[in-house]
Amino acid sequence: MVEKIDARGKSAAEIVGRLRRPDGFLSVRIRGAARGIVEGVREGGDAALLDYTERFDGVRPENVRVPAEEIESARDSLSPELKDSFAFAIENVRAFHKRELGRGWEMHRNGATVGQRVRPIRSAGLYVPGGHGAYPSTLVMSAVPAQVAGVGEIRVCTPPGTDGTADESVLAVAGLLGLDEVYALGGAQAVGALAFGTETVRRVDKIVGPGNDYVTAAKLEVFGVVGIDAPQGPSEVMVLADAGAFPERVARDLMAQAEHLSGASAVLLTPSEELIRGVEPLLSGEPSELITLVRVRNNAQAVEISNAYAPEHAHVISEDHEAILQDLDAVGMVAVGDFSPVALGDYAAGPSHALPSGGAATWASALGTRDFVAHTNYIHFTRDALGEIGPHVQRLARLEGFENHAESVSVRMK
Ligand code: HSO
Ligand code: ZN
Repeated sequence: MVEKIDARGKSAAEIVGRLRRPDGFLSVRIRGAARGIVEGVREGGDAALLDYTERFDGVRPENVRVPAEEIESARDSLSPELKDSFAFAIENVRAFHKRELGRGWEMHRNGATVGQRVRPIRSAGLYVPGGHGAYPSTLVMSAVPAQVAGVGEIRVCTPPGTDGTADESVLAVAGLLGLDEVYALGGAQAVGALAFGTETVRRVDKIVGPGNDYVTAAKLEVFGVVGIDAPQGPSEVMVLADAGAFPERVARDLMAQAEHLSGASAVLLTPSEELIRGVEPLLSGEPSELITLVRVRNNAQAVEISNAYAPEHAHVISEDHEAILQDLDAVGMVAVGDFSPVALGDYAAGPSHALPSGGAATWASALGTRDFVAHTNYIHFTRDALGEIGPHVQRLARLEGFENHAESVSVRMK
């Protein structure tokens, strides 16, 4: 049953309160289980890794590292059409992230130079989820930004199927991208291996990519030992559409994100009762249970609700889209206009589909090159410039009681 809400007399906070939003990865039970598993891998290494894999995935792989020949043969068995489509997607995602890549800079003032160097992180672990369907596209969306940023070593973890090896299409994409370190490992145990290292899996500096609640909880448990990205939970979309939108298109947009299931949520915000009446009968099956149709007073209220909810995606279908965009703030990615279904971004438009969900869009951004770099700031002063800054530093250091700080300046000013 599709849920319907009349928001017209209600506040944005009230509506957001009624929208489902799973946050299982925060639960004490799941965090505790994830912690136990990552600690188990830390202490037990490969043997623990295999035990957990047997317990949770029902297989005990011969070797968790996928042999290079398997990656190559997966790539070679891809149909020419699929190869072409992946190449198209990879090219767009690469172009987008080349443009995004931050560069270092320097500022000069009277002999004082200050600046920032942007350096790639040395190694990254990319988690590619299994579960409902396979996600070769997710590998594109995290590996390409990492490659553009210049990450030295990339390791990929993806859960094994019942045959004990990684999904064929994920391997094929690894092959297309020239990635040769793929591990048939999933769940919290994969995160533990990437964070602490085992005999076969070398540790990484940062772990990124979407996963189920256990994967996300495990990432939060190892944060600090390694870097992580923002939590990426179930898919979310808010479609802000008005009377001019076509019901059959809007229905597909809602069903598209809802078909990820696993707690996904798709919300239509519209002032048009007619659009709701047109869309509702077109929603069916399991995804329809994850869809909410909300009647709003006007576009302004739709924006208010979206900003309060901070969805992973928003799709704006309205003649007024310029004005609506101006006011939309917390959202991972916005699709603008009738010809830009979110699915374009999911696969091939250019931006990464690894996006902050669960409200994290209030403080986080799409996965991008900035997730794979760190900044080193620097200062470089001449003797004259030291003369100008020196007395200030001495005074401030003495206020804090740090005589040696002050003297490290004085000895240079004599
Ligand atoms: N919509 C998902 C990404 C995805 N869609 C992968 C299809 N495959 C989360 O943004
Ligand atoms: Zn999707």
